[in-house]
Amino acid sequence: MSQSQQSPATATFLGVPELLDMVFAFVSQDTLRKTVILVCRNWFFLNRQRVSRELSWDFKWFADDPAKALKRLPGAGRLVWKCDHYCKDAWPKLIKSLKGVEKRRLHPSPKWKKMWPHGVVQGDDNPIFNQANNLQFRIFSPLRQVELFSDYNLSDESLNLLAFPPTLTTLKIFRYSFSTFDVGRIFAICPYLEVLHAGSRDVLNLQGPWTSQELSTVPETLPLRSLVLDSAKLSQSWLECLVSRTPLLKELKIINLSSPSGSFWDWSSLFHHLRSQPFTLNRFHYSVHGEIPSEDDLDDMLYALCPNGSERTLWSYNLLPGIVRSLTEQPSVLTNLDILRHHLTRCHADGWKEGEHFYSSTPLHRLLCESPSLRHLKSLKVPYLIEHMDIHRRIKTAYESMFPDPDVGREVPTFHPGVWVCRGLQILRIQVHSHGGYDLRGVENRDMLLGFLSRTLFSYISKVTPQLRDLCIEEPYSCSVFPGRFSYRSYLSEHLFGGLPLLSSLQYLERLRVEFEGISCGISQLNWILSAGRSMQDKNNRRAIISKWENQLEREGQMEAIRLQGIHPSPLSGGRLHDVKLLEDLQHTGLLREVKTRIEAIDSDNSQCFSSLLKLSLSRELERSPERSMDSIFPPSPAKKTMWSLFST
Ligand SMILES: *[C@@H]1O[C@H](CO)[C@@H](O)[C@H](O)[C@H]1NC(C)=O
Ligand SMILES: *[C@@H]1O[C@H](CO)[C@@H](O)[C@H](O)[C@H]1NC(C)=O
Ligand SMILES: CC(=O)N[C@H]1CO[C@H](CO)[C@@H](O)[C@@H]1O
Repeated sequence: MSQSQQSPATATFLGVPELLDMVFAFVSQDTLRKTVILVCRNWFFLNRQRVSRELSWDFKWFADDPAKALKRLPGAGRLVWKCDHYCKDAWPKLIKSLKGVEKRRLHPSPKWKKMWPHGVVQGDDNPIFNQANNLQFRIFSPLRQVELFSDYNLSDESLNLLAFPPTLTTLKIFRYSFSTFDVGRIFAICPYLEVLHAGSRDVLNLQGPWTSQELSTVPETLPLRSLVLDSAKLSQSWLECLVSRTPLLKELKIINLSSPSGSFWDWSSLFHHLRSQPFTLNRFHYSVHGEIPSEDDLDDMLYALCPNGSERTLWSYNLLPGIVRSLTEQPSVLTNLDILRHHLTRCHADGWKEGEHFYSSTPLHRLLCESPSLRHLKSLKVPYLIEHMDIHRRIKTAYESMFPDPDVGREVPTFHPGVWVCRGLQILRIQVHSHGGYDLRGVENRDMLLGFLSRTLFSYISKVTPQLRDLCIEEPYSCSVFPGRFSYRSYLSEHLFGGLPLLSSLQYLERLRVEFEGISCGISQLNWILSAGRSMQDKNNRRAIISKWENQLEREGQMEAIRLQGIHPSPLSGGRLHDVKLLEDLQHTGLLREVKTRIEAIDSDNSQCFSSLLKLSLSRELERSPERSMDSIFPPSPAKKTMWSLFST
């Protein structure tokens, strides 16, 4: 903007750094990073302390060399590192880089002191950072957040020697394997730690009481606000000792606990201990591995410590009638509901099986559709059956047309699909199941049936929860409703007929993650997500694909006729049935026709498609910018497809 174009009012306003500073305080990180700091030198310097850079790396990004990525570690405010298979070489590099950052913090070169006079100095001797003019325009902040996902290849020994800087405020560690974690050391070296989440898919053995460090090196009071331990093995006395040093604690979740041999957990004494502490918890969860508490105890665990809490975490098998009632009747507004589910739970008819204990998915479904207290839900994490979303029973009709004779000896449940009441939902993390099925192995029209499931899900979410900011859809590792048969789950299709384009009407969506099993389609079936993927060539490719749907659309029409002849066996579930507009929107849910219309709209010249999307992941990898995410699925040049691609699919 040139000087002469500015009106006097804006010119003065833009010239007052204090005012600008106040304005920038309300601007989101992303806008600051992507727009504001690029405007001019002044705006850059005004915001340099405010924006923070993130470094993320996933072993699946085989085209991105970890060593090269780590050159950006000095000065990054947040590090997210994910390594499971084939990471033998990546961990040592990270370990070394963290050490390097810490060393430079302690012994900064004079140049760095000049660059970063107030904050914690972090430098790098590598040539990229040595170009002084570059340096000045880099965003540097102390490392405050670290998230690590790891398997065996990070040994316990290395894990417990990682050089975390004292500036750390958030540490999240999730391991896929058995691990022993020295928590006492973390508190000793990171005195500003506010958030600690640690978990394992197996067991996370927390050394206690104060581990390798002397108790005296751990501060008397810790600024910890959030402590989440998942599948940890620890003793009650250790935890009690810890929380008596955390007067600011707001969130305490101890999920699937186990105790070291010779000790056990006792709910009522823990309860009294927590009750006697100065803090008031907003979020609380407590569950012990292998114990199913009585309904009274459960009620206590849910409400006694934070009666007015707006956030609840519980296991899906804990949704007993009394608990469902209490969730419905609780006086406070429920904003976050987190339903936990074991990653290896077995599937059956309309629910799941935990050990010898069967439970149904229906109480949760009814809660979501009928409970007025869930109307204000902002965040929901659930396992859920797509059949509950089949409001026009198109999936059911399709199954029945394909399998006229019911499977002998198999229970086929009756579902009561319905519409959720939580229409203002902003965060949804859903693990989708389909249990109404038949054995689809070798069935000729398998794709057609799976298309119905996939489209029903995407259509339902896009219509029922239009306010979503953050959506993550995952599938269980395995899910078979046939006794004795192991089957990999996969109901979702990334092909156009799977209906992913329906999600593009979510105009506020910033993060999208769909864990497709593998991507086998061509690029034009997915790159409509990016504006660069709407070239003439891509549009033509899509048009060609849609033109082959002719027969299927015709079959669909016939099936609709059959469906409309049938009398609905049971009514829809839910309190949303008076919402005529919504029901109208949902009219074509599951139909290929709806997808066709949507794709045509996306490819028309002035369509809005994912206008707010910042992060994307369509395979099981960390989210990154939509462009880079697409590049990692479809590497731009064939040369980049290395040996790794053989392993990663
Ligand atoms: C919870 O809410 C009820 C009624 O709204 C109120 O009487 C009570 O004091 C609150 N309890 C706490 C711990 O805030
Ligand atoms: C719970 O912890 C046990 C070990 O104590 C572990 O085997 C199991 O996988 C954990 N369950 C979940 C759901 O994480
Ligand atoms: C040290 C260690 O556990 N290395 C493992 C790293 O991961 C590969 C692939 O999964 C294993 O083969 C190694 O044993």
